[in-house]
Amino acid sequence: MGGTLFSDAESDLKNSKYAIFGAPLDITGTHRRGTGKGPASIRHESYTFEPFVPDLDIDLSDIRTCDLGDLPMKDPKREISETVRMILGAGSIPVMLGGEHSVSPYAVGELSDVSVLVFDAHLDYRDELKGDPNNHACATMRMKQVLRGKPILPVGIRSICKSEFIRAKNDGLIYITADRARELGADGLKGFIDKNLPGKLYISVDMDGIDPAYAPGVGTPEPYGLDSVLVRDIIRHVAGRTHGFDIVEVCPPADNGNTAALAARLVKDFIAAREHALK
Ligand SMILES: [Mn+2]
Repeated sequence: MGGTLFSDAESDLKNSKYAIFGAPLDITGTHRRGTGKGPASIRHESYTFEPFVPDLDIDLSDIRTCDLGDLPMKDPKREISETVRMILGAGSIPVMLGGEHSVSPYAVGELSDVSVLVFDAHLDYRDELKGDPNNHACATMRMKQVLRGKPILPVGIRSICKSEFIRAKNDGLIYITADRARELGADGLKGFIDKNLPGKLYISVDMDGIDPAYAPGVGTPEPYGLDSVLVRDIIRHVAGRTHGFDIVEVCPPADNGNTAALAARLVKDFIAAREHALK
């Protein structure tokens, strides 16, 4: 099995409720490289799952979804923003497969009136790294800047440099560490998110937010992370009010396939949960 399209994504954009596309950017990775192969690996692994999601009673083969393929990444900002604009214009929900985390701000910038929920090990709150403001270590900072005052909430954090720590404190940036997420549990975390991020959402899943035991194939693994089921449950909880989704940093050269499979499954769970919530 496997194919060039994400499974159950054979509709065309005009008729789709969800539009998947790949943004295989891989230029600023700071440790393991290879996230550019992420979208192809996620698509391949998407064929391992049944289209039917029994606990939500949703058959994904009934949900009109398209896969627009990979963008060339010659001009990532322009390509991603134009693609997201086109998808939103068609009345569809963008689902982006990375690629490194730098791709997320370009998509977020096209959605109006959204708050952002991020799963990540890293705060990504640098203003630049190695002279590059679009380095993947600056993703949260760049998303915050395109949000025009709407909140962004990183969850799963356990890697922060001293200057990010101070800047976050000065800016009043709220974030949930992986340890705090464990203390809160699923219900506590759902309540916190509903209170701090009301209204329309965009979800950005950096796979390294999840523990390397579940997601070892990432560019910059960080121990003591989130449980994959917790991340699934949070995504399911907020899917009904989510208007854009991305999943980034899968690094196939470091993966036995399970990280890409988890990423594919989270995409399917997002779509199924959103349809379930809107039924
Ligand atoms: Mn990260």
